[in-house]
Amino acid sequence: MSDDLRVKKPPEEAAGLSAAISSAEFVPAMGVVRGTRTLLRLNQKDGFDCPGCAWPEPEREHNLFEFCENGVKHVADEATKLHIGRRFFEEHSLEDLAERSDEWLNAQGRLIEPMFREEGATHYEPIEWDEAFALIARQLEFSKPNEAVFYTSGRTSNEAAFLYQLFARRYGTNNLPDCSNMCHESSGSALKEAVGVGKGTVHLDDFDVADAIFVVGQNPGSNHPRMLTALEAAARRGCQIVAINPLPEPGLIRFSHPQRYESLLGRGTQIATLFLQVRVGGDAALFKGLAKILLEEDAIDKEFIDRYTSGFEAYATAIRATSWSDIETGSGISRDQIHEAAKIAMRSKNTIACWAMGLTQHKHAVATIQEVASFMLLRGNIGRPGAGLCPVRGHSNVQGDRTMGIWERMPDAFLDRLGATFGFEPPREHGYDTIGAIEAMRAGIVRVFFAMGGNFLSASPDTARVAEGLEKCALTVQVSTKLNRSHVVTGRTALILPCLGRTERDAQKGGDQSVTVENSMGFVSASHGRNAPASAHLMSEPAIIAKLAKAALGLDWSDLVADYDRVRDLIEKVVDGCDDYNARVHAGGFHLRNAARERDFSGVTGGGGRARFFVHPLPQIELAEDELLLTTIRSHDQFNTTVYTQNDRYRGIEGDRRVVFMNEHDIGKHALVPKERVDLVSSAGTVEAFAVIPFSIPQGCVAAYFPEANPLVPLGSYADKSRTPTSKSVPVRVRKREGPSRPQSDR
Ligand SMILES: Nc1nc2c(c(=O)[nH]1)N[C@H]1C(S)=C(S)[C@@H](COP(=O)(O)OP(=O)(O)OC[C@H]3O[C@@H](n4cnc5c(=O)[nH]c(N)nc54)[C@H](O)[C@@H]3O)O[C@H]1N2
Ligand SMILES: Nc1nc2c(c(=O)[nH]1)N[C@H]1C(S)=C(S)[C@@H](COP(=O)(O)OP(=O)(O)OC[C@H]3O[C@@H](n4cnc5c(=O)[nH]c(N)nc54)[C@H](O)[C@@H]3O)O[C@H]1N2
Ligand SMILES: [Mo]
Repeated sequence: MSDDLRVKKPPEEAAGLSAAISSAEFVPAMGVVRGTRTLLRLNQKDGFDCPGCAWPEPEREHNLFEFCENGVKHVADEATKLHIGRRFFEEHSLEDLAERSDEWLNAQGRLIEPMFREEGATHYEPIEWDEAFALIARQLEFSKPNEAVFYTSGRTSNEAAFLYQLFARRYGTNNLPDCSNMCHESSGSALKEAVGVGKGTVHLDDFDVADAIFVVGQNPGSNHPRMLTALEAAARRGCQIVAINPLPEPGLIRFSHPQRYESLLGRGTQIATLFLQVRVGGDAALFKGLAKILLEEDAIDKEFIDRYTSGFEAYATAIRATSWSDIETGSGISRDQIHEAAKIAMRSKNTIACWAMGLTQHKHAVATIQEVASFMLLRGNIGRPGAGLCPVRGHSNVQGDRTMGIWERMPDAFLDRLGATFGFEPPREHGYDTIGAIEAMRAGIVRVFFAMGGNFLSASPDTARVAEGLEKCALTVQVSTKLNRSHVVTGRTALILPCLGRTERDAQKGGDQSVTVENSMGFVSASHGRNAPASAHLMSEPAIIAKLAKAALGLDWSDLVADYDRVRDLIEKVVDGCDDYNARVHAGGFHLRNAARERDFSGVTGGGGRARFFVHPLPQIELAEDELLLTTIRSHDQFNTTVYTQNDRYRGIEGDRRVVFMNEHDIGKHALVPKERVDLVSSAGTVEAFAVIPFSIPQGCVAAYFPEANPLVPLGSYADKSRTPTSKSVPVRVRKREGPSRPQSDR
């Protein structure tokens, strides 16, 4: 049996020449001329917003090449010359597609015509657009509003998101789960309670004046590479950077700017001044330790605390009472090292705390993020230049979608304005979030599952149970650009509706349209697709929603779709902070107001207009003697469930993603040898034949890639309050394999 896995020593720095070479390898997929032209338009004022992550572009000066190695991959993936239409679906039955890898499915090319799977059919067949809308309308008519679910992934534009939530609510439901439920929902829940706004409070130029930046549970070298430019500039002027991560991610340690000639040659810039190799799930303990030192040393901003916060006394008492031994055991970090980090915090006048999935996807994620917020409040690190809270968002417009009303529990004020503007009574009962939607599907309640982008099956926890849920639906509809596993595991009937991507020209009656997006720092700007569409059959997302509204509800939104300025005029009426929306986005964009950034904490419920300190117990993670705590992570060559290659250059992996990173001590303890294939078993399921990779990771912790490891994440295991699946802390057992070392289905 062949084994393609090759393991190298991970590099000591990120980007540099290897990134320039690696991104060049993805350009031919677009055709060289089209590819180069496409990249020149990426993140430019009259170009399109990168469909990758939500890190902002510099507002002042646009670097001619304002993109990163991974932006090139995401763009190339959408702008590919390969297309799949009826011939492809004639050749490949659903059974055949089910056997293919995620990488293979995505690599087949762009979806170019609507396809329908009849009940019991072995294949998808072509269907006319109008027929497809009539079919959905019929199913919606047979269903009660609560029996339909409308999922959104975070690439959807503000205009499409606004129309989509309006459609769902006019149909009568708040069942609007989104990828954010699995992503930064914990940040939203935590910050809303602590500072009154569920979004980050910093702008990009705060990075120019921060004295210290804590980067917690985040791998910017792979997932937000342009953030490294900001971190590098900060490091060069002496800003202290503390990286908190179970893995020594190369981008956090050292970075060479791939677009600057001199850094292609020499050694890059040292990024992290201090690296704390925290245990998986150990961040709450660590931040309690940091706070304990600030309190002991009286290095706190009393004036700020008195004037702007509540709950300090109880918090300080609880922190003082937390023992060092609990802090050291919980975090896996010694008191001395925590002291090092605290010293950096105490010397810094202005500190930024950044975080991503390493904090949000745990049972105690909301509490942990509140520990970070409390640590920041102690020194008044919010609402002044160079200081603030910075949850770094994932999908390029996930934050905008939420602003536009994609949420199963939008506040009443929003629903009031929506109802008043459109003359209807929006439903008030909260809808299903992602976990709720899966449970409802499994209970047979959901008849219609409609997905505006994404890959619900593979992104969700507990893949096998989600599949059972989807298969119980009468109709599943996927509005998509590329083929993925959610097209293969379907309801009794299924539709694929192919749509335009971010890079493509969107021609409507009123001319070529632009859309708007909001980045991780609340900046709203326009994005203009310029490439010729992959096929003349594609529709834009707003056009698809308008056709659906006509077919299902008899609403005529054709004027809105003819000119998206008209959609934006309506957004202005409904969405808070969007006054003069058209004028401001056409003039280059604007920052949405963030009250907490101005030290206005009136959004804190029951907090009397003050930011809140919270008292949380130390999280207890219970593991049996032979269990390890699994965290699921992204490689350098994927975008969420879209797998570009089997490699992960920054972790030294080539040719096979089915690996489990393990501490050498644990490898010995379990009597394993490097590269041995093992099965990983959790209470939810088993994944087979993962190769054991000795790695620098704390004892008792292991890491494996998302989405391959998703069958292990139990459906019933999610964060308190935010209900975000605990993808970063799954108790697993390692089981030795008998028989073949690799599963047969791996092709
Ligand atoms: N190229 C690329 N870019 C992307 C994406 C992509 O898939 N590919 N996805 C986009 C999306 S939707 C998102 S949400 C972001 C995700 O961006 P990240 O949050 O950076 O992504 P992850 O790989 O999930 O890993 C998070 C980091 O947390 C660390 N970690 C794991 N467990 C813990 C823990 O318990 N504590 C701490 N402190 N750290 C921990 C991991 O080692 C890893 O470095 O990236 C966005 N950008
Ligand atoms: N175990 C584990 N699970 C996780 C995570 C984890 O860290 N670990 N991370 C979670 C996170 S942070 C997130 S955000 C979710 C991601 O969940 P999703 O957002 O649902 O998944 P994606 O993989 O981003 O979706 C990819 C698909 O989107 C479609 N697509 C791409 N561009 C467009 C477009 O412009 N329009 C439309 N309509 N479709 C488009 C393509 O068909 C592509 O196959 O996964 C979550 N799941
Ligand atoms: Mo995400």
